[in-house]
Amino acid sequence: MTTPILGQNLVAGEWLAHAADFASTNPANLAEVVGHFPSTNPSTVAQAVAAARQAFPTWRRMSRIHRADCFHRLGALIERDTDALATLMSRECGKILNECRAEVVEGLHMVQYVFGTGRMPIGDVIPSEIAEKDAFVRRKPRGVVGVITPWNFPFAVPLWMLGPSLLEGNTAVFKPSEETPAIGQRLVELFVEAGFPAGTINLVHGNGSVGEQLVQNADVNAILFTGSSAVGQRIQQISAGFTDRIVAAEMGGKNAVIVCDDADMKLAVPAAVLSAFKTTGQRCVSASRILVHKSVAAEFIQGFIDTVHRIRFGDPFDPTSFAGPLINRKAVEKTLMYNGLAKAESLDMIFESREFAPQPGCFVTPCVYAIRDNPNSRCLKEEVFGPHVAIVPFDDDEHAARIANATDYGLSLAVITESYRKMRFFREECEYGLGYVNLPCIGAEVHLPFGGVKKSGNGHPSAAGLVEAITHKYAWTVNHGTGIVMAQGMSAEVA
Ligand code: UN1
Repeated sequence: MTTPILGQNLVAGEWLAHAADFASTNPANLAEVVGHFPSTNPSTVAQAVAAARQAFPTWRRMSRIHRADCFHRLGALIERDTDALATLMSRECGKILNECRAEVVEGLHMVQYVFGTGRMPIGDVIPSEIAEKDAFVRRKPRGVVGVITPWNFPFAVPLWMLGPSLLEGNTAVFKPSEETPAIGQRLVELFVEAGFPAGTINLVHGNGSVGEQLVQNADVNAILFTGSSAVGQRIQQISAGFTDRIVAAEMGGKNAVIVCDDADMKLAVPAAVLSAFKTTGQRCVSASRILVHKSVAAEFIQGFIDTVHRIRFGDPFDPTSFAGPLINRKAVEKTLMYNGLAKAESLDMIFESREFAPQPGCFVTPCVYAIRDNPNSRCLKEEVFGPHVAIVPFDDDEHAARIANATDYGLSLAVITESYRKMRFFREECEYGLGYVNLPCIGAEVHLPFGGVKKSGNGHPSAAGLVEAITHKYAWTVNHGTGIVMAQGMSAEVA
């Protein structure tokens, strides 16, 4: 067994040793401790914000291209350490090794995107009504950003946020999930090794109460958050008290795959299985509702059952595993609770989920059930975050769109069809931020905006869309004439 990691915070470039308050354990084997971590006290959180504030003026004045160069070095370190990062991630969050590797690559892609963006235009030149005036729209960093991230993407999601934020000249205080502090700390160590100056990135470990300290700090100009809807709403409520605060929050989903009457089953079945069960259903973009046209329901369900029979849930390090455990015992209980609700409401319980334990872990098998459309059913509208899937037959495309939208969330959607008319209908009528055709509803790439509508969030706290949240736009107008001429026909006479 590997020696447990000693958790430390990073403040103003100094690694601080604190007494350990909590342990990070392996969800595939709860007896294995990955590391011991401090729960950061309020004064250290305040020091971390102050350190970011102090580092801000020098960092923002640096050339954008030189800031981007730091990301070039970071990318090389991620490539050097890909295997070790994937292994650590797998031990700490239980995702299968191949997915952890893909996540490291996704983080690397963000770093490459940011590096390239350093040499791309930022701002616009806009015509003025007055010929002698040049008008520009430029951007400035907001200042100190607080980055609060989840355990299910403990490497890529922090990079989605930290990458663009630091490139544009902000400094950051990062609080990784208390479920995955080791991989969060390892990421920060790589930032330090890449030469990011002291104070540009600070690390505070701990649970929601540490996040709350960060959000309560008036000197934090933007909060970038991915996690549950309840926590996101709390962050938005607290932040409403700070006029100058921006919150960009991405907060889960109740996503659907729509299998139309003309669907190619060779696409529909794997798209549905990947959407539902990759990462054990623990992506915010995972689908827990498969809507199937009644005329193809029997054929689809047969193909789906055959495939679910073949996929294995098990040891994340076993290359034959399709998916690993849930993150913790609480997640097991929550999933089993929703499975119980489904059992009571379903027409047919196709796969009854059960716990299993290759080790003392958090393993459950998939739950798959057929159920009639019912807007009041909790298991059809609430996020489960586990391998729990409802198959809902629909009568026509209008009915499918109504079911898809009958939830408070609106994050991702997949449509399986051969018809451009159907595809367009769902594109226009459904509520979502990430739409896919003849694909699973998971697997977004970093250079596209990522985020949703309704309870799924706002502000696109990641990737290409983030620039809006972490900079403020300003207009800058210069007169090249020898006199003053005002727009809108206003007289410039002063005497
Ligand atoms: C998440 O589920 O929290 O689109 C992020 C995807 C991944 C990111 C998921 N690229 O599936």
